[in-house]
Amino acid sequence: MDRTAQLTARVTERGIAYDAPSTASWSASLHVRAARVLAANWTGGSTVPSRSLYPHQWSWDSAFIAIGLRHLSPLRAQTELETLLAAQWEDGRVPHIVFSPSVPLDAYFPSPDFWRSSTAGRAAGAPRTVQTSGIVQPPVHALAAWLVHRADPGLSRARGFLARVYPRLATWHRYLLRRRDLGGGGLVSVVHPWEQGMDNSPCWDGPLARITPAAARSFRRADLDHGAPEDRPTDLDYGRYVRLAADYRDGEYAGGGGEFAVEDPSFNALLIASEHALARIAAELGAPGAARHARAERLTAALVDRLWDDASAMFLCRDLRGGTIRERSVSGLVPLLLPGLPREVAGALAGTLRGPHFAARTGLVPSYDLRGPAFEPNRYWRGPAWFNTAWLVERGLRAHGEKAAADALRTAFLHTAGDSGFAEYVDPDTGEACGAPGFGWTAALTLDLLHDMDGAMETGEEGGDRG
Ligand code: 9WN
Repeated sequence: MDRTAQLTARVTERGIAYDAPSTASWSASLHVRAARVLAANWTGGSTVPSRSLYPHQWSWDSAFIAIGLRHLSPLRAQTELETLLAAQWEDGRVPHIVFSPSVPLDAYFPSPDFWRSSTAGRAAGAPRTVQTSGIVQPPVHALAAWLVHRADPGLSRARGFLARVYPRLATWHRYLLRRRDLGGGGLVSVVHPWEQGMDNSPCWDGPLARITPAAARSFRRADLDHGAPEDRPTDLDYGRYVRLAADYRDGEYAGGGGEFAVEDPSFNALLIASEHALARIAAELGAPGAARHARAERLTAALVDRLWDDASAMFLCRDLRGGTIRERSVSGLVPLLLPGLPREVAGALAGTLRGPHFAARTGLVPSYDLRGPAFEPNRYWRGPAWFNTAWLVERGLRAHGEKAAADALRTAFLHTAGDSGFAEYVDPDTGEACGAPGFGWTAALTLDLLHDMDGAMETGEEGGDRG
């Protein structure tokens, strides 16, 4: 634990109070420690989320990691995204894991021999030279590519970075918009909890209850070799994850009309932010981007229309088989990222963040309703605070002019990330570290908040280049 950081946090009656990270030496020490994590997790072409628990390349992790890496090495940040996109399938999907051939099969489950991408994914155009999973993760990549470009436009132009990634990003979005609008209302659906990224969120308890779990003896969890069982999903959850993934694989990764299909606010908001970023990338390359901005605005309208819930003052998930899921999760706050949200919606989200369901003592944002029946402070996405979602909410508060709230969240983020040893996630009230230490996106987004104080994300149409 960083002693300097420790001395700047005090427990008060209302929660944990932090001194502003004002001293240059405090910031410099945090920068050095975060950079060390990213150096230790770098494999030469990409960054693993964690050397122990997640020893391969993950899709949305790499996008967040690139956003931080751009402050250390724009070249490494570009390479991170290029490596991921090189594993794209011909149908446009960007797989959620790109496996490293040098890692033993039993180091992570499900391993390449479970997914069998080169055979089961052949019809969908899985790559031949690298093994991947067959599901996807949230599309943060175009947003990351744009921010990486902006960090060093000269290097980016010299390497033709945007020209190379643009066609792949455009095909990726096309895959989601054309093949994953399973509800027919314009929004994208996820077909597995791992796709949405918040694997064991209580939001999935309802839809997952319909799934017959795979037999416990048919697979061996590797995560429990590295993580405490009480911080991880349960065996019953895993049985259902395995059943869903195996069924999808056995159908050659086609369609997606299986038993699990959910429209999720965070996944769709990230697509919208990335669609705006893609419009900017197109404009930078001399192509028109206006149609993309317009599509992003239509998606924003669909998001509000289909997933906004006035009574909860936040977005809720929609189970295509069972209707609105009433659980409150941080996913329903992530759309604050979009500057194009109606003003009253943004205001209501900011209010919800200050209210009893999400105002945690650390000042971070819990992954799930503090008052919800399924809340558990340590168990993965059922309560702990995560740093990628805190970063998204911080950027959103800033975009909507909530400067004091954004500053407070940023301060809480930087202190807790440093104090926890860049933990994967923390108890939202005590800040106690959970999951893997030295976690990639925690370190990367620490760097971003240290260096990009004004959060010029350009996740909406206003104020940016228009195509
Ligand atoms: C399954 C890598 C990933 C994150 C996810 C997080 C966790 C994997 C797992 O780790 O999921 O994809 O094995 O639990 O839930 O968001 O991308 O960091």
